[in-house]
Amino acid sequence: MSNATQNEQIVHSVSFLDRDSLTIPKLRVTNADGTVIEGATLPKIDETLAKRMYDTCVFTQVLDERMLGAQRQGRISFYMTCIGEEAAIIGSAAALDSQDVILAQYREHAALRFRGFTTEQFMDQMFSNEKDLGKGRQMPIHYGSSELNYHTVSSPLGTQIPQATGVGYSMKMNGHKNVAICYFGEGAASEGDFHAGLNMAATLKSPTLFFCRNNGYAISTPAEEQFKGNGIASRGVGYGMHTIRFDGNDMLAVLLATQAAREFAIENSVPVLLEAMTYRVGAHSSSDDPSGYRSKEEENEWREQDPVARFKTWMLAQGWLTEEEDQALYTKYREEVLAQVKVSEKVAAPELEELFNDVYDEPTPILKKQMADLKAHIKKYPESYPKTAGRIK
Ligand SMILES: Cc1ncc(C[n+]2csc(CCOP(=O)(O)OP(=O)(O)O)c2C)c(N)n1
Ligand SMILES: [Mg+2]
Repeated sequence: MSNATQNEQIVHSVSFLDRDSLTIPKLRVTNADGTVIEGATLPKIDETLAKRMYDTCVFTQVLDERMLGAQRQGRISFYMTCIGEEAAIIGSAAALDSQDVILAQYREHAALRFRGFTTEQFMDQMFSNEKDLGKGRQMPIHYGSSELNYHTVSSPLGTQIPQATGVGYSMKMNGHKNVAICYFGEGAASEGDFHAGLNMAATLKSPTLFFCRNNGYAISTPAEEQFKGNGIASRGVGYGMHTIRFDGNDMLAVLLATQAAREFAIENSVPVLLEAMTYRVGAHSSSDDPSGYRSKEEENEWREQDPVARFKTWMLAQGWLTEEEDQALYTKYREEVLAQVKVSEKVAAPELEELFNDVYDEPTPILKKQMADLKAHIKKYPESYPKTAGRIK
């Protein structure tokens, strides 16, 4: 049909659609206490995968706790935690193939860890030292790894959304049986890039998973002030995409939904929208204080629905984890993270020239002049440029 309508019904009196016209199912596999709901479909999961997922949960919790502390001590300039959203991120990362490409927003470091990013690589990025893969050019937490198929995080919201459409499309063109996965917050879904990216993906049939972490807030703006639709899932349907909503604090539901979405996207060469219903338990970032815009009661309510504790109960019930092993994991990672902080903060800063490299294959004459001017300036006023200025050859 030329005007692309489907499922039309001719009526003879006024009949509006509203946000309640669409009832969206929400997938849940485990109860809040970690027990499996009777009759629920289980995801594909074995002991090895489950242990890797739990290991990533513990590492992430330790990293978040220690690095927020390091920021408070003035050792790094900025930090963002993913407390409360571990299941949404790790459950989805665990459903992917290592050749699937991840385009993250910024709160998905657990997915990078799941892929194998080392403690040293995390720390070198946060301390912007010369071993940082990003050569010290980015704020802490803007990770990237081409080896692990993880695009570098961009600060401007929504950047990765149309890019993911392109990455997915290129996989299809090259005949790869893989997907791109694009993580974004419900706040970022207000950006124009979201609409452009999703519409392009739907019309061009790009095998991309658009994974929304609906955690209730965009810094201080609650979701109900950000948009009036039925979450983000309703928009997927609007773009003609297969869409699935699930309990984002339920590790098994996230895994099941993402496995199914991935299979569907590859088999049919189409995008899928996923909406994980979760909550940002921590502050937006180390620069934010949520006490100004939400209550402690609300936070505590969600703190009690900790997704890691829920998954742990299930792991214990499977016999794939003991309390002693759990304690040992936390101890191991606390020591490892602390030791790595001490090493990475002492590694030299990148050479100043790195600021100018990689923009073009060969620096242009203007860039070369700017570099020479900057070096001369720093040499003239060395006391104004402590070690953060980068080394000059
Ligand atoms: C284009 C743009 N506008 C505003 C900002 C400032 N900003 C950074 S994060 C953020 C909130 C994003 O919320 P959401 O997408 O829900 O992700 P969450 O932080 O909840 O994980 C805002 C407004 C930005 N980085 N880029
Ligand atoms: Mg949000």
